[in-house]
Amino acid sequence: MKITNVKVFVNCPDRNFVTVKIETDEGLFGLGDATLNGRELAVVAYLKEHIKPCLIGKDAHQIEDTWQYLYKGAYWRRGPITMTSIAGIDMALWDLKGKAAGMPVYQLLGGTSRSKIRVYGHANGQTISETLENLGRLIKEGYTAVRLQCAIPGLEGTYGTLGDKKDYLEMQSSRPLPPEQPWDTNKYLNFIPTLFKKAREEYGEEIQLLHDVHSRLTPIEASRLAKELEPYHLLFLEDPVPAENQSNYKIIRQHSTTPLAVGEVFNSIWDAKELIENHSIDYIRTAATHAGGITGLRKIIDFAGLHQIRTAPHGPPDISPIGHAAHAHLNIWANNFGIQEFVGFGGEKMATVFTHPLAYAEGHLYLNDLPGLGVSFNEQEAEKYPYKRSYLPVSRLEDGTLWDW
Ligand code: CS2
Ligand code: MG
Repeated sequence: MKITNVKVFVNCPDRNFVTVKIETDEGLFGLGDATLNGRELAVVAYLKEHIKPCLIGKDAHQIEDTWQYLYKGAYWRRGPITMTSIAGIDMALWDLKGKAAGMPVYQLLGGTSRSKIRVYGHANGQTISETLENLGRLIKEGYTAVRLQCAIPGLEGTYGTLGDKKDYLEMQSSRPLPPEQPWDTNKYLNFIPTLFKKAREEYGEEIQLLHDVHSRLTPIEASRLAKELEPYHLLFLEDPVPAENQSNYKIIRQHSTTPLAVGEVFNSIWDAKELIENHSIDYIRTAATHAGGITGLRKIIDFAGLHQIRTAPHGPPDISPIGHAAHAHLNIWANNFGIQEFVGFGGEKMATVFTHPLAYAEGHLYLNDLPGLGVSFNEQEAEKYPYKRSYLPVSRLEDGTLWDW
């Protein structure tokens, strides 16, 4: 099965998505997700200018060798642009192999370890009572784990909250340039424990709760937060500090038993190596779309499994249905799967462009048994929604200092 063409699409059915389509001389094609929020066109150029010419005429069954060729062979290894581009190709090749075999990708990985995929949802709000109302709604919808984010009084546009936007999709279209948001660590640290205290008072112990710090604290500040949240028994505290210094997570560990999760910005197993080896974390959140696809993430999953670390793949709205499907196949296969982040299936426009193999019921995702990844992409519909430049916000302190996101 020879590769005859590599097509790259960039469309905005409410969100920008980069989609890779690999065509073959046998008439089969495969689809991959190469979406990198806010840097989409850099990935498009990498795929079109630097990867496509090298793959025409190659054997589409050679997934591992193609991965190594694009990783080691480029000399310039790793980094988000490279690893997202590799991810798009890698997913498309797994999709193709599954279609050629007449099997879903999870069968090629080794079959299933479970029948359904547990997810956590997002409850956010401008006030504690609004956040807790949303938590109550999700519990009614069957969620057994929910992430809580609440606007910090005095900090407009706190991470994870929507402000005056109705959903994550509307938020995306409102950012043709990076908006600036204020940050104040003291206000944040003084406020968050109250949110969790009230959540426990109102909803008891059964619902599992999570929180995303988005890498804005120092190790000792994060230790204070992790310690103060201990009575509320989080499933995990996400990204308490930036992870360039992997050893910083050891400091938090020494102070608290709150489980820790990190990894959505990681691009390879090397970003997670020390964290995993030292058991400084409990959950690894790296996404297939940003870390070399199924081949890249599978290496991380297996390495984490050796150290009793479970997976909690990043599941934001800025990964396409193809990327979410790739996670579903890995989640249903991996023995050390933990939990999947899930924020819904997107809006109406997305549904006309992509169909996906997933269904939600009672706090879980179910994956059907279509061959390959099980996603379809409607090129004609996608063409109706051209790319729109869009950015994530930046954070600044009151005096203007640029802060971690
Ligand atoms: C987040 C994301 O889902 C998460 O945990 O941290 O919202 C993240 O900010 C975006 O996906 C960045 O593109
Ligand atoms: Mg996060």
